[in-house]
Amino acid sequence: MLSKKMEKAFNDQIKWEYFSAYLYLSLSAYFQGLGLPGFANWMDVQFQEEQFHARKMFDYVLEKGGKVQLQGFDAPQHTWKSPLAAFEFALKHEYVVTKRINDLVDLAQKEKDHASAIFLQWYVTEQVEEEANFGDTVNKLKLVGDGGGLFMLDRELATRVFTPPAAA
Ligand code: OFO
Repeated sequence: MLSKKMEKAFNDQIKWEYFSAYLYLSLSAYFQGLGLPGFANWMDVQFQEEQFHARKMFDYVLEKGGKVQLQGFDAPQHTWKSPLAAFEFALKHEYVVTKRINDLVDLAQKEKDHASAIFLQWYVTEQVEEEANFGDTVNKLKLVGDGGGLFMLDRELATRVFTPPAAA
């Protein structure tokens, strides 16, 4: 079973993961509007990843006999001043998510909830990848500027596909 504190913290994080999904879908629309379908594809894959993160936590709460209570959230931002500003915004968002996951691990340890602490390790590792992925594109965008390199990067980002993590 889950303590009430853990249950609430997991429900809050499920909301954040779905909000992340919504934010990346908004970013996908933004890039599509700019005529950058590869960037839009990349964000669409991220949208799917975030839904996976949310659903994995949702299933865990239920498996532990807890209650899932879905929450609403505000509309995500829908416009940015440039592709670089958009990716920097997303990277900052991921830093906040990493902090939230770390706080969840701290809480699990405080509650002596070893199962949840182990479950959350997957998210700890996933956040390393999330920050690296966004950070990598931020760096590339800084290098290419606004010129033709943007279209080359668009072609690269078009190749990203969503692969559901196996036995996650
Ligand atoms: Fe779920 O990692 Fe991004 O937000």
